Amino acid sequence: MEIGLVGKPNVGKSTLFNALTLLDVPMAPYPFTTTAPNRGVGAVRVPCPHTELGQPCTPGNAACLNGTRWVPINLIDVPGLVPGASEGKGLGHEFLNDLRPADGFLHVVDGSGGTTPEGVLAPKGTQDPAEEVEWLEAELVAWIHEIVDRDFEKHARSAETEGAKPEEMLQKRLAGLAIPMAAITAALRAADVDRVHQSHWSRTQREALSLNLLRIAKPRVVAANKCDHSERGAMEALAEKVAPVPVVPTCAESELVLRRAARAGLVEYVPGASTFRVAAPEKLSPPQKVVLDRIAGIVAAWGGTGVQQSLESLVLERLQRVVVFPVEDDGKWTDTKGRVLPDAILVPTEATVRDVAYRVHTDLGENFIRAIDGRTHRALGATTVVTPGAVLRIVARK
Ligand SMILES: Nc1nc2c(ncn2[C@@H]2O[C@H](COP(=O)(O)OP(=O)(O)OP(=O)(O)O)[C@@H](O)[C@H]2O)c(=O)[nH]1
Ligand SMILES: [Mg+2]
Repeated sequence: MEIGLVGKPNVGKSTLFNALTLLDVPMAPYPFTTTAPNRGVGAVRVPCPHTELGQPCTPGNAACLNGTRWVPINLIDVPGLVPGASEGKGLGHEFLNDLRPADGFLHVVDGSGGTTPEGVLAPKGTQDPAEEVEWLEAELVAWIHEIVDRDFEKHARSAETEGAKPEEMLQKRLAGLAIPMAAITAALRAADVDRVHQSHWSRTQREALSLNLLRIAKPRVVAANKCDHSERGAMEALAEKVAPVPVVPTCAESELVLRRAARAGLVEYVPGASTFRVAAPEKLSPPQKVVLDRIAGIVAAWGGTGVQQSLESLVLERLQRVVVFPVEDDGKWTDTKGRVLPDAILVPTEATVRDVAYRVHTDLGENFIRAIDGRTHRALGATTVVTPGAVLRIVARK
């Protein structure tokens, strides 16, 4: 699973990225601070089944904190996009290609309406963040359209000669873009194009197809950042304008301060929580106290900073991923080394237990016999769809 952080310059993408990953990459209040993509790892939270077992888990690929498992998600923070980016404006085109493997986009906007399309600071409320959502979508569509259109006639004609279906031709064209076949089929259906003669598709039809591909295959959530300079009414108006894309108000700056202060032992704060507690008031300098007082006001007003929620809204709700726990022993929920619930893996809601087997190891998928549900100890056939939080033992031919 890979998530791309996109948006115009200076809206707080890197701050959000740093908060989610707690890495230190340069941030500053001017456009194009980021000139090359940053990669890091964030996480989404799910309940850990170890609480049912009554003994602690030994997670291998994620942390577990008070019964909550943090499941890793790859994040990529790219330089700011400006109108015309798909034609090479701003830092342009090349890093759009860095977004190819992204399964979805967290679109960071300045929710306070205080940044121009070029990323220059402006008085708050003078810019409409809904417009940002609109033109950024147009840029992403133009990017996909350009890929579809490269030597289109030539490819379409040779596909026709070979008797290849339009979905097969598109799959080849879109290789590396993390677009599943089901999404290509759905986009073709929605675009209402000639299914036999691809070479007859007009430019307008190809553009409509690219829009469908983007909307179906690359779900987005808007992180309406700088909510500390905005208000609830403005956020609700934004959500109404950009629906059905969900909007989550965020204050990336506060989240970053809280995570850093927690790491330094100054506050007790679990990312995503709606409150925090100053752990060591005597250690705070007067400026630190001012900052934390301000943040206390922000999290009280918004029910938290929204940062963790924005990622979870995208991964768990929009991308509909669930987490399952493969084990070797369905009684003890351990692997061969005796580690309890070592792995937590993200799969699509519609994944079958055999898909899980493939994810653990290709051999397990190919030699799959059955899965055993760790709670009921019943056998599950290959096509059984997983349940969220399932503990599964995979039985395969040796
Ligand atoms: N008030 C406020 N300022 C924020 C918030 N998040 C980020 N900022 C500030 O916004 C400015 C830009 O932040 P960056 O994270 O560098 O923005 P960016 O979108 O990565 O910018 P580019 O890399 O230039 O595209 C910095 O001064 C941040 O401190 C927030 O939640 N509230
Ligand atoms: Mg940046």
